[in-house]
Amino acid sequence: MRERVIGAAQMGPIQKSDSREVVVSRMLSLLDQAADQGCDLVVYPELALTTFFPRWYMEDQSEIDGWFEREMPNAATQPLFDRARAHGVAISFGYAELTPEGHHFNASILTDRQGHIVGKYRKVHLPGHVEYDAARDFQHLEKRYFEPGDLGFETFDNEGTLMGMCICNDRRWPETWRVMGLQGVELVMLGYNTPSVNSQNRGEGLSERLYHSELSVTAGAYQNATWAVAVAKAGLEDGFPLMGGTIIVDPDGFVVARTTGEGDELITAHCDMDRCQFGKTTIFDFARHRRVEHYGRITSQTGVER
Ligand code: CDV
Repeated sequence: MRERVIGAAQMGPIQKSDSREVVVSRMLSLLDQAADQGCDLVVYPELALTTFFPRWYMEDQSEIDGWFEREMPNAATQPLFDRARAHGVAISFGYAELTPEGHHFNASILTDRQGHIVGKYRKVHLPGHVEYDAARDFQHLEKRYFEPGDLGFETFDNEGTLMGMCICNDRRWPETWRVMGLQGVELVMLGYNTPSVNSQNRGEGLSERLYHSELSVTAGAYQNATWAVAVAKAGLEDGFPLMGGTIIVDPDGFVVARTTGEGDELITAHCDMDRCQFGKTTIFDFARHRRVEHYGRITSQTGVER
């Protein structure tokens, strides 16, 4: 048995006017709760330090860069790293990363229990659009503000557990999960900011959105025999609703813990990493069962071709 006690730290809305310091104080409170409940790992949402700024159309690059972090940790987030180290709790959270070379990524990091960054991921599947789109009920400008991630889907041996990350829209793509599954991943962590309604289809509301999220995460976990933690930033943010639906999923694809609201809320689960082995050595024993001679299209084409 290799048990980890995992906390999924859902965060309620962050308003445009909220400072990083205010947000980090909320993250610290969730971290303290997690430590009290015996967690050794806490996962926070995508873009955990700010409002979901890609809903706003901006042209001024200095205004845009104001939403990004130039280093991690930095003055605002250092208390989070310090508290995590004091508690002996590993953490993972998302933020907008501006590199020294001037690249912009939607990123997430993973630490060990001593507060050292041991893994980084940059979002690959960026949804949305580049220019203002008047046909939408609201904007989703990730393709304007971020470059596609350049790190792939790496996995990291963190304290004896093979961990991987992805971010929000990535969870809907089976390729994301399989690339990590092919490295033997045991725990996939992801955060998301998912609007409760579809900006291009008013008929698609909260229940459909929650279902598609859960379907994607449970399928990814089951088909790759891995634990998964999917963590929302939720609630009414700058007047726009984001869904909750934070879940922890076992390697058989069953939800073992879920949030009930749309505010700051911690859920926890005792997760035995050895439970991944059954699926990995039977129905999803990739070495025995995969037929790569039929999978060429997966990497040789993007769109549909007849
Ligand atoms: N932040 C996201 O990637 N959001 C997308 C929305 C646009 C659908 C998501 O997949 O949840």
